Amino acid sequence: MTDLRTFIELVRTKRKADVVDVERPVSPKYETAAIVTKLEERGRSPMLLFRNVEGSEQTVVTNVCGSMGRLALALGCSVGEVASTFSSRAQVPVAPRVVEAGACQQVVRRGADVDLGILPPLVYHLDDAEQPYLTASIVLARDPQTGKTNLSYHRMMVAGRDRTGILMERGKHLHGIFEKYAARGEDMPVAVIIGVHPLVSLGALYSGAADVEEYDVIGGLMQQPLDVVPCVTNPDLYVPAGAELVLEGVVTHDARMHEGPFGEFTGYGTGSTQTPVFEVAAMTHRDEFLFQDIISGQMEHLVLSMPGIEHRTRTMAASIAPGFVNLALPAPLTTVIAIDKADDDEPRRLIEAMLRADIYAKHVIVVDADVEPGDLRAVMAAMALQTQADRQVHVFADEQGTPLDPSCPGEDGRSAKMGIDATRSLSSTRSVTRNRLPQDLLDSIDVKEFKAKR
Ligand SMILES: Cc1cc2nc3c(=O)[nH]c(=O)nc-3n(C[C@H](O)[C@H](O)[C@H](O)COP(=O)(O)O)c2cc1C
Ligand SMILES: [Mn+2]
Repeated sequence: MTDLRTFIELVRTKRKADVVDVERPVSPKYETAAIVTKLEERGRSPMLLFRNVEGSEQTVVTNVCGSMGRLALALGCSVGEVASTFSSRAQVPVAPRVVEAGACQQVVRRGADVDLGILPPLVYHLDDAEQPYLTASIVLARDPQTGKTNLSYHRMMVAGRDRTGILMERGKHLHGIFEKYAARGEDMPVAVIIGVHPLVSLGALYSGAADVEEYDVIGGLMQQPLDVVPCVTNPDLYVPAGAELVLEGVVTHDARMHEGPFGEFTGYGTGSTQTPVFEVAAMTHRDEFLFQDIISGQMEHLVLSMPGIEHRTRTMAASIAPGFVNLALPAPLTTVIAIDKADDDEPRRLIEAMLRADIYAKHVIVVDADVEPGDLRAVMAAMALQTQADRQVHVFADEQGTPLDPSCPGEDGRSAKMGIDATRSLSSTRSVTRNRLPQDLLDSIDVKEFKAKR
């Protein structure tokens, strides 16, 4: 079984130091976030099971995917192989298998029995809205034109027994699907799954063409079919049989509510906005379900997104720049790409395509193949020593970015973007040489000969 419980057990056996069980009472307001923040300050990022969160019965499981080591365990590879394993498996689709019954429907609550108030009312930051949020919420919807299932994470603000706000960023597939339903005056049927195996999480964060069936990507990552069952209120939508909790319903095409503020992955909150409304028609779950959570703005939020974003960026960069070598994502909204360029215009073409293709690509820096893109000193040095700013800094006004960027002027996410070409000119007529020494001479020197006197 590929579910959250089997993964927790796997971590207990293979990476004991990665699991912390917290039996003492913990407040849902700020305290789980404070514990994770404090541990991360000390360089620790364990998975935590809070058994006694005040105000609810459920065990809260947080930070499941908060380390590369655990992602590697889920994929069955080494830490260094996570990106390449994700990429290669994501490209070998495996369709899900529909099964008769799923543990996710052991308890079925419909209509008046739906109550989001039974869930742990988690609040993360001082300036966040008072209402609790669902953060490990994966939203599943079917594109009405292609029929393909899309899965993606969306923050949801609980706003009553059977209602939440839902943030769908412009430029993401779910927003596009929502617009298609709304254009016909229809509500968008969705299922929200909470409490899943890390490979389901990673598959939901796969980011490719809109017409990819993302359930098949999850199967690819698992190298076996994912067991799914039809929703109890909607035979067209399937949910992982082993999920802990499922919310079924619609995002209505016309209603809006005040949502936020909410401290985001950037480390900032950007006030409250109007978002569409998710109306919950049914809530199904395991008998004693685990409530999965992601502490917003902490390690897991970033680590979990990494393989999907890297895969997307790598695939795209390689298709535009044949000499693509490597990339790094060292800060929010920032991509550094190393290429072995064939002509002096190639970095600009790459920059423009990358900035246009991804709302989260705001700054793109291109360096030569001999610069390690994750080494920020080397990147800054390349910018200082290879860039002539009047020709090699490319600024684009009014592109689609994200309103979660605190510098973004408006709620529509329109934003300036920038690319810096920090590659050496191929056409320079100046005689520029890199400091060198004869290699055989270097090889002949034995440093042991030059001991200092003690
Ligand atoms: C923990 C977490 C929370 C996220 N919250 C949101 C959100 O509230 N709204 C949003 O549009 N994207 C959010 N994302 C990003 C999308 O889930 C992600 O970009 C996804 O890959 C988009 O899928 P798509 O390529 O099918 O559009 C979140 C990602 C993570 C890891
Ligand atoms: Mn998608």
